[in-house]
Amino acid sequence: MTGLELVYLIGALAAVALVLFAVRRASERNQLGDAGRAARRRLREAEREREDEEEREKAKAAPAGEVDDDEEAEAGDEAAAAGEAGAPDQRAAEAARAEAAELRDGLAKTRGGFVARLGRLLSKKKIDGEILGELEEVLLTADIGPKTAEKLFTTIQSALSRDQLEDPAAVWTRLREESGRILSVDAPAVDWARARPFVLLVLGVNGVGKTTTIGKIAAKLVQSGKKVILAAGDTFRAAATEQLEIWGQRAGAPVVKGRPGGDPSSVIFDAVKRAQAEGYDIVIADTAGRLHTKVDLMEELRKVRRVIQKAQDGAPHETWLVLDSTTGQNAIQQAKMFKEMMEVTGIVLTKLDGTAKGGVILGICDELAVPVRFIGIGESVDALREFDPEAFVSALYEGDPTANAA
Ligand SMILES: Nc1nc2c(ncn2[C@@H]2O[C@H](COP(=O)(O)OP(=O)(O)OP(=O)(O)O)[C@@H](O)[C@H]2O)c(=O)[nH]1
Ligand SMILES: [Mg+2]
Repeated sequence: MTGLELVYLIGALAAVALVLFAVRRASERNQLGDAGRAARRRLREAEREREDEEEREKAKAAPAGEVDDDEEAEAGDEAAAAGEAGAPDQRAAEAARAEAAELRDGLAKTRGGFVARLGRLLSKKKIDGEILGELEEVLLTADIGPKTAEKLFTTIQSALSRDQLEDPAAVWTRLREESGRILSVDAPAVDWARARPFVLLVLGVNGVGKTTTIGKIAAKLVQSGKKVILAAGDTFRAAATEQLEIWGQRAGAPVVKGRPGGDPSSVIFDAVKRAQAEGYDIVIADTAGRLHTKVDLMEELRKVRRVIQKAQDGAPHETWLVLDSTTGQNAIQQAKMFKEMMEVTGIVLTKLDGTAKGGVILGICDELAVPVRFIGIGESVDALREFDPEAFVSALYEGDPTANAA
């Protein structure tokens, strides 16, 4: 190799090395650029996440309905109006849920009685003749009353096919449906505005809960905007007027009273007259649950009715009999006795919270064909429910014993 060739070779090698160096620098710059972009992207993402997190925290901390100033401008009146309309709906749904829960609690003892026994029988995979016989027995020994119990059983038997009768779920469903049908006594809702004053006469033997029920009903009516006056028609018992006065004060309704031992008819007559003169919407008349004899009581109550009619044409507009569910089938007997002696247009069944004998309501509805208007599920002023057969059946037969059949 000549000296010149050597110089060319060195020069060529140097040029290649230079190109390689340049290429490597360029590649490094590129890699750095990629890394930088990736780092910048990660930073932006982290920033966005942090912002989102802050938004979430703000939303959590803000009371319901409160919105950010900017968002408020964007959302405008539409969302605000929707919020206002949604809140009462939600409140109504919550109130309905709370009422259903209270009714379920109130019926816990009855549910734990004959309903639980039925449930145990129907928690089998298949029903045979023996179980069916036991089911009939449970119904007959429940406080439904033998007549209604037998009717319930034979209706289920005849309505279901042989296969269905072996299926616990079919029997349970039918039992619920039939109970609902018995409880749905056909009667229009009470129209409190039908007359002015509207006169409600309340009857029942002693201790069933007449005065307490009157207090609770008065409170409900006053709350709904009615002007209510009470008549202390139980002049037989010295403390009766006092007790009604306490309820009247609680409810916001004045009480017309007579002298102890005085004529109950004249007290109620005075109350109707005062209601007419002073523009009251509703008069609710309390009566004695006991006199010297049963005949005396019935005579007295019939006289009360006649005198009310004299005070106002067409009155009393409703006559309700209060029955104590803890007395079981005795309540059915009382109802029959009263109904024979005078017109009864509605029933109030009290003390369902304190008894396993709540099945009596089936017998009452079935045998008397008088609508149950209210049920008492406690002693407090709000422990009175307008009777709703569907809600009652749901609360009574809560749960499905056939779901885990073994
Ligand atoms: N647990 C429970 N107790 C009730 C209910 N309704 C009434 N009571 C109670 O039953 C008792 C008798 O109630 P009253 O309202 O005095 O009965 P009454 O029919 O007016 O009785 P007399 O005036 O003696 O004829 C009271 O202690 C009430 O608190 C109810 O639904 N549940
Ligand atoms: Mg009383």
